[in-house]
Amino acid sequence: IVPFNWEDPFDLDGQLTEEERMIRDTARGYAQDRLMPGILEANRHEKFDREIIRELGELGLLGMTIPEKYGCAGTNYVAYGLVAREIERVDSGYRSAMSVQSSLAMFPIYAYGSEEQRMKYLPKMAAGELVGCFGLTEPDHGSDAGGMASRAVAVDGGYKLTGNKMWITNSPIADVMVVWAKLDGRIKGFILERGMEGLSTPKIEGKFSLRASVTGEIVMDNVFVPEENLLPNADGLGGPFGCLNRARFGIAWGAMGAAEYCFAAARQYQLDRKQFGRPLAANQIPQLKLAQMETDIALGLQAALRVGRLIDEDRFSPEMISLIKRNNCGKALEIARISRDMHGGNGVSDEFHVIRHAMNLEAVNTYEGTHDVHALILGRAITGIPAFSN
Ligand code: TGC
Ligand code: FAD
Repeated sequence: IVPFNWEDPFDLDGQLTEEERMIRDTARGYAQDRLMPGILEANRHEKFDREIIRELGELGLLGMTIPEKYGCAGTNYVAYGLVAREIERVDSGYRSAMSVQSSLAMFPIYAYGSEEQRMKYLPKMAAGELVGCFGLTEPDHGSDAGGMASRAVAVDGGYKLTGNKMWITNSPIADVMVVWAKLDGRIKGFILERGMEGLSTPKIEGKFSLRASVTGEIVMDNVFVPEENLLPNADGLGGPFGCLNRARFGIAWGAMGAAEYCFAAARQYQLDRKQFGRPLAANQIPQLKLAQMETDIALGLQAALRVGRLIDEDRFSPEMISLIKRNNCGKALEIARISRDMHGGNGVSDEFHVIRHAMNLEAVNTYEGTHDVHALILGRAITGIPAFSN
């Protein structure tokens, strides 16, 4: 029998390799020392400092699962998950910027790109010199990504792209945009670059979630994209979804980082604050809430670790990732809302950070497949009947 450690109830630490712990500690140090001190102002004033991408690059935390040959760290997926957890412990917006760059902009170039495309873009993206984004969602096609209206038409020397992408993380600051559009009815991936004629990326204003992350549109008005910018090895919806598997996995870890922050904050607040002559933590209702948070986080992290090990052994199915993305985001959102409540009036002040996490997790629960869409993906796998369409 060993003493119970509320901060690591299942000894997750002991299930990691020395290298994984080292990478986790690097990310934790950076997140706490560099990101945490500025998050309140960044969130209040909707500021994203592009320098953060460069710093993440310097630490080797961008596209970290891609081989070293392309200027990346060549780590496993468990390490990637651990980094997402540490960054999102501070803010989901920073994890968003990191995971879009890594899984949604660099990964498709690595997985579906030509050797020339890999050598041209990946080292600079790994260093944070070039910022990337991923354009799948459109104003009229979100969950039903396959219904997209964006079109590519073959012309002399390349393609002309027309269409609108909506809710695109990093688009207003991106140098490189991986955009999905239909060519002769098949979904294809294209690498667009800032400065191409007919291309613009207006910022979306008035966002009350992920305010420290910049979100925008990608507007394409007959944009000429040269032949060499078509991703040669992506064909059909499996292209974008192959990337989303990786990003959703990272989100499942990241959401737990935000939940751990909210849990620890609720625990401390309940121990420190006295009402009716004793600490709030002495009451049964808060203890029940803390026990539930502890349980959900312990199970969520353990499941994420298991799926990470399976990805690293190449023995995963996308449904496993739907299961942990859905569970961990839903549970994290619930934990953040309850933690906010347990802080009383102070809980609505951004100085206590939990309202910010709750607001962020609303978007995290929606993007990369909503909570309900992942239930339908699982429902289809369980019953064999797709419920979202005919
Ligand atoms: P369906 O019939 O299921 O599949 C069509 C083709 O795609 C393949 N596929 C997958 N391949 C690999 N991994 C997966 N997870 C895959 N899911 C599907 C499938 O094998 C098939 O291939 P093929 O060769 O037979 O054509 O397609 P459907 O249209 O019925 O899909 C329905 C549904 C609901 C499952 C799907 O469309 C879905 O997941 N929708 C959610 C949309 C979504 O996740 N959007 C994400 C946008 S990016 C984003 O939010 C970034 S936020 C990042 C941040 O800031 O951190
Ligand atoms: P809809 O698909 O219209 O869904 C609305 C509601 O209906 C949801 O509750 C959904 O669960 C439900 N619903 C939909 N279909 C069904 C069904 N068949 N049965 C039952 N219920 C259903 N996209 C990108 O491509 N790149 C990005 O970088 C990116 N970043 C984002 C950043 C932020 C801050 C946000 C908010 C979104 C981002 N997205 C991005 C878009 C995101 O992936 C979509 O918002 C998400 O996939 C949902 O699509 P939608 O908003 O069109 O909602």
